[in-house]
Amino acid sequence: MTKKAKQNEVLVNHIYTADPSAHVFEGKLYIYPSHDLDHDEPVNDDGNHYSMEDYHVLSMDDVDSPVVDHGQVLHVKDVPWATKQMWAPDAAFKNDTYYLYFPAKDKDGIFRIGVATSKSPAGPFKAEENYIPGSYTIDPAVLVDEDNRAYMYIGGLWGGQLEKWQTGTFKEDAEGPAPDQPALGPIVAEMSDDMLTFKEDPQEIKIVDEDGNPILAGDEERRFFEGPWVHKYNGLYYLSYSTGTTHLIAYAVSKDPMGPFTHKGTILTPVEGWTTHHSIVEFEGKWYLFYHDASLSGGVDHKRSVKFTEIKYNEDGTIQTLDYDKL
Ligand code: FUB
Repeated sequence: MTKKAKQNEVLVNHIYTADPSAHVFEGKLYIYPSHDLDHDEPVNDDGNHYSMEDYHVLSMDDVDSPVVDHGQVLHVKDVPWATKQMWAPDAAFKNDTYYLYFPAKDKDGIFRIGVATSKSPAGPFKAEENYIPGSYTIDPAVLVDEDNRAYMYIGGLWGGQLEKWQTGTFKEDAEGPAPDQPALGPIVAEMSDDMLTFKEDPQEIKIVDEDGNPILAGDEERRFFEGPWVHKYNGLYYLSYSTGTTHLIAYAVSKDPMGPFTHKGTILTPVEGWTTHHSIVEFEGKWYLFYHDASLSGGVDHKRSVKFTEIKYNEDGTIQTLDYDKL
């Protein structure tokens, strides 16, 4: 099924899609989204209504060409360790192999990060027997740097279980820091050369303000909530993420892929629907933000649709804020 791509319009309308991770592979734009289900299950803060079961891959030759849905590329029933909730994925290319990274709940109800491989960016992908050892929480984003080292960024509060790992083990009842304490940052781990395991224990990223002070948990306009993404622009690393309760895509900058990152501003104001989730990619000399909203479903939070729009940098490297209501 094909529909021509147009900025700020839904990419596809025959299925609900969310959490887009966009990459340029083999000269085309490939988008790895979540596949939202069209159901009416009850809604809760743990996000159980995000009960996705599989992934599709989308691609387009250009920003105004037809969008191709390559169909189902991985289903939860084909992932030996996973039981449910196939949330926001990402993909990477290295070792002549395409890697699909995805969060799902294991048999104990704990979110882990899995990996599946293919020789084609369009899949289908074959899952590894087990999840990545030492992985936890949600929303993997993988940066393969110019020196070929690769880093995975993960993390999500509330339903994404990040608070539950503050001691290094899973504590079901753990809550996040008090409002006047430093917020929890996303987690980063360098990947092993085979891209299937972590080279080292995952570590927390610090996000600080312009004075070097940690962003506090009560600073909901700036603190990390979920959906980390890292891209590189003019030699600097840009960490962008959702602020969750305030529904912004915020960003912070560092000279080091492991941080600390200094908060710089907002990339996108709140979209229609509770969640906001994005990726940033350079394609043919322009930079694009892939994002989602709930416009196609008339505002149902868990029935979302992927869109994209161009972003612009200022001369000092800051990103111009996009007002969703004017897109
Ligand atoms: O799609 C399920 C979850 O919603 C994602 O993992 C979060 O980033 C949010 O978009």
